[in-house]
Amino acid sequence: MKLHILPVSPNSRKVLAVVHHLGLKPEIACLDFAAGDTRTAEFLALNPNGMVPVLVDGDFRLWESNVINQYLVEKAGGSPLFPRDPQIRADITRWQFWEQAHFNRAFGTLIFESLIKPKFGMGEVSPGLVEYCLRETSRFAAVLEGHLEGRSTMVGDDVTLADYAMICLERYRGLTSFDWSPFPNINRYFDDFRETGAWVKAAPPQSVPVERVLVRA
Ligand SMILES: N[C@@H](CCC(=O)N[C@@H](CS)C(=O)NCC(=O)O)C(=O)O
Repeated sequence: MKLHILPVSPNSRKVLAVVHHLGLKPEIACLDFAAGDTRTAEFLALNPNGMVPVLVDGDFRLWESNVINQYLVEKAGGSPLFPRDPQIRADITRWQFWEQAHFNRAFGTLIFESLIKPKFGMGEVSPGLVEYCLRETSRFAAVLEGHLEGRSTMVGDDVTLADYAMICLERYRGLTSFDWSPFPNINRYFDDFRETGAWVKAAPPQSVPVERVLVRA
């Protein structure tokens, strides 16, 4: 198997961490966004969206980080990260969908609009969009805050793929104007999970500034 990533991409880190957690050893292709590696005809043939991560397993090409993680669990022969019980699976998948569709879409767009765009001269910041993202992040953070009351993991008592989805944008917590102080359960959960072995091992190189990442909603 070959996993294509950008070293500073949160969705790549989400998959790389699961690779480490499962002890898998795919070949890792570290692409260079600035050099245009994700816009070559060769890469677009793997993923027409021009985005990472992408997993190639023989003739099979898979993009979308959360489903790559489900596939990796199957390739590993199963794992408590994604147990076979249908209700537990559905619960984990629910949070993976929610992470992409709502929570990290709101927060990720806020990061892109208020942090990355001005930093790299990628066009004018839209105050209306920033305002909308702040509202949406607040709306969905309230849902997560309530869910994490008395819990240390998203589903059941063990770490699952749902946790690797939720942690994805944690490192940007202090870098936007969003106020996380009304969300003590989320802060506790992020503070704990960001120290776990596989997540730490999947961190981008220290030399890369935290803003040097593209998250596009
Ligand atoms: N829903 C996709 C999102 C992938 C994504 O946003 N990838 C970013 C890096 S985290 C990317 O490749 N951006 C490059 C671009 O937008 O051109 C997933 O979960 O894999």
